Amino acid sequence: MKRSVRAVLGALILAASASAIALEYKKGDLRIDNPWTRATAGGQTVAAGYLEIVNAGKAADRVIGASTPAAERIELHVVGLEGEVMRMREVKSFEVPAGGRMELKPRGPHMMIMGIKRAFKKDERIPVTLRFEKAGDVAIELLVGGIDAPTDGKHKH
Ligand SMILES: [Cu+2]
Repeated sequence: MKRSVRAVLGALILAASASAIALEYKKGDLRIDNPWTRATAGGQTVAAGYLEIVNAGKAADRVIGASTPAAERIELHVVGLEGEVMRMREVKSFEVPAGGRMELKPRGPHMMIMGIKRAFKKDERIPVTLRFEKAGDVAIELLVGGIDAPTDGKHKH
């Protein structure tokens, strides 16, 4: 009896620590969930960053830029079809609708981190400042997943 209780407790603690890994940040009505990027291979100078922004407020806001000390610059990119080819292009902002959400995810809108200064290693955190039109600057960290991190937008370890 005692032994089985201990085993269950151990399993619960493992489950809790595994699910606690996703990062979350708040500012005003905005919540930024699960910011992440992938580990980079040697010589790779570009990476994509993903996250979800939830806006509980009554007014829309916009991401108008982002920056990091770990790279030269961050661009805001969207992905679209040009003929039969998927291409990325830079946009000036991402809208976060009032009472809605904006998701940056693989094969969708993303932060393009350009001119990476050194390789991103799995499990480290890359500091990023998001700039919102109304909410101002929000400091977050991107959690670095493996090179083969899932591409479905839900980052799980
Ligand atoms: Cu891109």
